[in-house]
Amino acid sequence: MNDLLVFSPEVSAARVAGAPIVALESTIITHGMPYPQNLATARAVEAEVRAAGAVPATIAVLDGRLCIGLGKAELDALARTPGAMKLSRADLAVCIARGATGATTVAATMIAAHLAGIQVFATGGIGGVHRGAELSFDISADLRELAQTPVTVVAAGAKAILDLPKTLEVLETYGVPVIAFGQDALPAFWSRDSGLRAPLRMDSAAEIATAHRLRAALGLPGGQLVANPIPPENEIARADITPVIERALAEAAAQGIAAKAVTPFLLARIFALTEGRSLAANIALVLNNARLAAAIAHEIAKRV
Ligand code: PSU
Ligand code: MN
Repeated sequence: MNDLLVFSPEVSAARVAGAPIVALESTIITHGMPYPQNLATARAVEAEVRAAGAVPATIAVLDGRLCIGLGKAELDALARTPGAMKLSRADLAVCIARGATGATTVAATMIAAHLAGIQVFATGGIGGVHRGAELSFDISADLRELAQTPVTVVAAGAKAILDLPKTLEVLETYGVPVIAFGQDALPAFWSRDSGLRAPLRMDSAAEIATAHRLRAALGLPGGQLVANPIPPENEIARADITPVIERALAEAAAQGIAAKAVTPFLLARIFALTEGRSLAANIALVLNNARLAAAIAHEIAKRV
């Protein structure tokens, strides 16, 4: 099974040494941000993980190879591949079978990280229950993945393009712990406070690592969602971002955008409508999540 995975030299060495490793997704690169900011961010996030004393493992499928850790040239090429497939649980095997190139979403990154023995993963925002899901049935496969694959995912909450109360309800039904870091409120990506209380709160990386290990000890499948608030200096007030989100949603509806295209469409429109302000905030929160994920990976590695 493991000959499916292609490890970068840096990740291989970290595995041998038992060093902390943080998985990173690649859909944020190909479908979540425009070029060239996507490449600059991907590199900066890797640098942030290294600066925090852990090893980054950006995950993607390149010409049918499931890569755990990308070299500089590979990351460069992926960031310039707008036609890369967007891979969730449903698409991963087909992309590999075709020898194609694809970027992994939160769901597919969790699957690959788990196969590679990596327990912690940092990203920006997860997919969730879309507004109007009662009619469209659009619920991200990320939620079911969190229910079944034992990886702790650090995100800045979920974007308000989603229906946050419904997203919390589904995660509760699936038995996924949603842990706000250092505050009671559930963060909402660009804003520190969604107006909703997070179901759980933890204040240290060590506590989160202990809970991660205890889930396994208790025989509980699935991971944890750590919702890490954006740093205050990078926050965009809810009142500022709400009308932009409403407009992007209305445009998506008017253009009949559906299925896998919905999230990338909304992200691109929101970046354009805020003239880059939301992109700058997005970059800052991903870096912040990389730091926390590295700290959790350290705590997990300590106790093996
Ligand atoms: N939300 C963001 N930025 C992103 C994504 C979500 O704020 O880049 C990406 C992630 O890769 C996530 C995916 O796993 O979109 C969810 O897509 P969908 O809603 O189609 O499941
Ligand atoms: Mn969807």
